[in-house]
This record gives sequence, C-alpha cells and structure tokens, in this order.
Amino acid sequence: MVSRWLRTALAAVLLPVALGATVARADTPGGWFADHETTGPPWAPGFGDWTWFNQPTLDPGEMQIATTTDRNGAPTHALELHVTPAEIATGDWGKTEAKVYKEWALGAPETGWTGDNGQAESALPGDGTDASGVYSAWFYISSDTPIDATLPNGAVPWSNLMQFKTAWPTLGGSTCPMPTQEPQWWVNLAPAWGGLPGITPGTPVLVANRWSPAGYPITNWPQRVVPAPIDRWFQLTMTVQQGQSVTFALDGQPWYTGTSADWPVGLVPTPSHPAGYCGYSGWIFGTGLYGGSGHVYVDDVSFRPAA
Ligand SMILES: [Ca+2]
Repeated sequence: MVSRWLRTALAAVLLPVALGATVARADTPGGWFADHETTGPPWAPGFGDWTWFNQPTLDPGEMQIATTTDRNGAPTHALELHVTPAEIATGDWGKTEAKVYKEWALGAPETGWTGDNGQAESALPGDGTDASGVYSAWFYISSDTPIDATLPNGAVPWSNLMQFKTAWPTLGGSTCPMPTQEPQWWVNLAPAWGGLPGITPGTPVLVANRWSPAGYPITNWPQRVVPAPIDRWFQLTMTVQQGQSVTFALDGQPWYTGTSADWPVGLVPTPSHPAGYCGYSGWIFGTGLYGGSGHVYVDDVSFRPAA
C-alpha cells in the first residue's frame, strides 16, 4: 500500500491553504492542535504548531511533511517519519531523533524561550499547574516499516511514538540537581517478544511504559502491550488525571492504566527521585519515531485539557 503515499520532500512542499483537515481545532477548546496543514516558518511549512521540530542531525527523508490521505480518505498533510535499520546501525544517536515536541512553559528558563517557529512557548490552561486532560494522536504504521527483531545486545528494540517529558530548571544558572529533561510515560513501537499471549513474536506491538531510574525493561510488563494496527490510521490517547493515573487507549479502547503509585503522573513532586524535587520548567507532549527504525505517519495531534 506504499504506492498510496505521495511522499514529498519537505523542501518542495507548498501547502495549499484549504487542504483537508477533518478534525476541527474547535475540538480542542483551550487546548492545542497540530494538523500539519498551513502553519510553520518558510523553511518548515506544516511544522509551526510544534514548539520543537528542527532536527538538523537527521538524514534526508527521516522527517518531513507528506501529502497523503486521512482516515476518511480525504487529502491531507501528515508528519512522516522513516528511519531505517542501517541509520540506526551507524550508532549516531542524532540520526534517531525523528521527533517533534509541543512544550508548555511552566517556569524559567522555558518561560523566556521561543520555539523553532519563533513563537513564545504556551502556558498550560487554568492556573498552569495541572496537565490533566486527553492527549491524542493519529498514527499510520506502514507495512514496509522496518523493525529489527533483536538488537546486537539481545534487547528488544523500540521506537518511541508518543511521550510525556518533564523539564527541570537546570539551565540558566539554576543549581537544581535534576536532569534537564526526563521522560515520564510513553508509548513505544516494538517487535513482540516471546511469551505474549495471543501475539506472534516479531509482529509490531504498542508498549505503554514509564521512566525508572533503575531502567525500564519492557519485557517485564506483558500487560502493557497491545498489537499495533498496520496499514490503517489509528488513534492513540493518553488520558492524564494528574497525580492519579494515565490511561492508554487504542481507538478508544483502554489497554493499560498506569498510576502515580507506580510513577508520577503529570506535574507532581517526585520525592522518589534520588536527586529530589525542585519544580518544573516545562511539560512536553512529543510524537514521532524516536530511537529506532520504522515508517510511520502522524497527524491531528491534540491536547484537550480537563474541565
Ligand atoms: Ca493533516
């Protein structure tokens, strides 16, 4: 089905003003929406709803705006990520950074930053301290997606599809001991490993996971896995109840709920972290194909805050 796609190099794209988004921005009142249709600086049309999208270390073709069809068959533009095993094998981590971030500024230094599109970072709705709401993205995983069965060290490879990250004020002269950015909860694309009930080893699966200072071996948690749809659009949502839970759903069907008893959810203090808690400077919702190989399209990414 790859022939359906009319892939276009970013440099050649001229985006028609009226080309077909099928989800209205009004669906995300007070929130945020990225449809890759008309916004963006002249050198990166279609990217402008994102805060961070300039990845100069990427190889040509790894991240671009493609002309394609949406889930209703209508013309649309979508973010296309295409990273090959050969690119991963170079060992150049920069070549795996096929990703885009939306960042909300919570404190310095982010409150003084402008993103890659030249605009100041957004503030979270309300009093700016609650990240609760529904985070959504539509994905299309092409059947020509290359997924290695194993890595040379025997680990299961992964590619990150969507994630939350917390940013800490380690820049700008702060003495906060936390890392600059830390992933929190996320969804990865990976090949199924042996022993997953009803799932053929090697077939693509979606894995819900979270950060851990002790590491995060995905094979420890078979309950966090669901088969990945191939060659059709599907919706992933991560619904956050800050300080309580994050529920992962595929096409509206929940498959896993993580709780703050396991790992913090949203903008809550993290006393379990060995470095302690010293406040947040940014909250990030990212998507793409980060860390591994694959051929994926993403569109209509949104955040709908809780009432
Ligand atoms: Ca679109």
